[in-house]
Amino acid sequence: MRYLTAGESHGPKLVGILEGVPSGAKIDKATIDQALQERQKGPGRGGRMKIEKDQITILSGVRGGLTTGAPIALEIINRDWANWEKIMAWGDEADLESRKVMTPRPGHADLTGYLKYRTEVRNVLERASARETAMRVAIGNIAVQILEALGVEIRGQVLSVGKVHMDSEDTPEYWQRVQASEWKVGDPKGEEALDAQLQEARSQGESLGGVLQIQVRNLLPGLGSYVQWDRKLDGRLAQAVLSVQAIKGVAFGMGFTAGQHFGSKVHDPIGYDRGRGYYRYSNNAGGIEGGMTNGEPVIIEAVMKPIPTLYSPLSTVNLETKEVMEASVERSDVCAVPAALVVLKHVAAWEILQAILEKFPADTWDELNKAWQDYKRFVSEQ
Ligand code: EPS
Repeated sequence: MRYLTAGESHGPKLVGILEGVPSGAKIDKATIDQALQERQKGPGRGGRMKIEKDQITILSGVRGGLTTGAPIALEIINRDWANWEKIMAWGDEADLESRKVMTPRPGHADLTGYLKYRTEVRNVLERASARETAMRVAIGNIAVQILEALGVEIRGQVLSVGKVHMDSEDTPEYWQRVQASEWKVGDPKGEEALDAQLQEARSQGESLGGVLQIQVRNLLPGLGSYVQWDRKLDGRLAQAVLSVQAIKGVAFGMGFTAGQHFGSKVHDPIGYDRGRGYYRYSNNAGGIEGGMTNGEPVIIEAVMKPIPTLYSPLSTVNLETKEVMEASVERSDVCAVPAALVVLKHVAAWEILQAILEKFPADTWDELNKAWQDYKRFVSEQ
């Protein structure tokens, strides 16, 4: 499978084209729209999210609710376009002067994009914007729906925002709380502390980042491969996760703390039960060994930096006069960590499905499902 997206943050639409999806897979538009709405939520979001009401239009590759095997084309309307039509117009009537950005924001693509493409900073920030992740969620949701039909489950939680850390558990009640929580946290003490911290950041013109965790459950061993560097699943997942705007680090399982212990405290002893097959007594590896799933849940953690647009701006240099001055302030979010969780879930789903399609015959959903179920049986009968 592969996909491309196009579209500017304040342009008319976001578009996406994906291909390689098996034919005959059930795709529900309402489920995609639900994921898009989930991405728009979160207590730290800014004014833009009051304007947008993201919904997908499926233009090709799906008929009667089933994929046809042809490329799938998708679009999402930017409702804010109505306020930017003149500024963002593609023809020579475009107003290139108003909303021109001369003071690049530290932490954004602004300055380097300007030097690299020799173009006005607005052209850089329009495409570098995290608005593009709306389309990546829509595309990834097609993968989520196919994975769910195979019995694979993807969930996620926010582990910390700024200085507020959650006590994480793994009980059904805990995960229900995560789902119901605007912050996507399950620690009952969490929400209040997070609201107070958000208030403090907002009043100081500051922004907030955090640490997020994705879990992929009910996988089978052997997705990805050790035989070549670019087939290693952890490498591919890391690239997908790091490609999301503002994500600065990624780790699997125990992550960086694995470097602090003797090997016997890090590696996961192998067990065996007739009927279940091989399993591990722990999951410090985060479900991946040798670039392949080992059958345990894949556990990915990622850190999101605080959003670089600051209402109390840092200093920068004016591109024309070279004077030191304050960076420009674009309307922005104070914290988008819960939204990023939705995005990470969807980019991870894409990579996992990709690895499944590489292992099994996948021109059609029936072939894929049969091969998956056969292999599942084989693994449990060993
Ligand atoms: C973003 C800046 C803000 C965010 C935007 C990402 O946009 P605006 O300047 O229009 O207020 O709202 O996120 C989205 C539009 C979105 O859909 O997530 C940025 O600079 O990356």
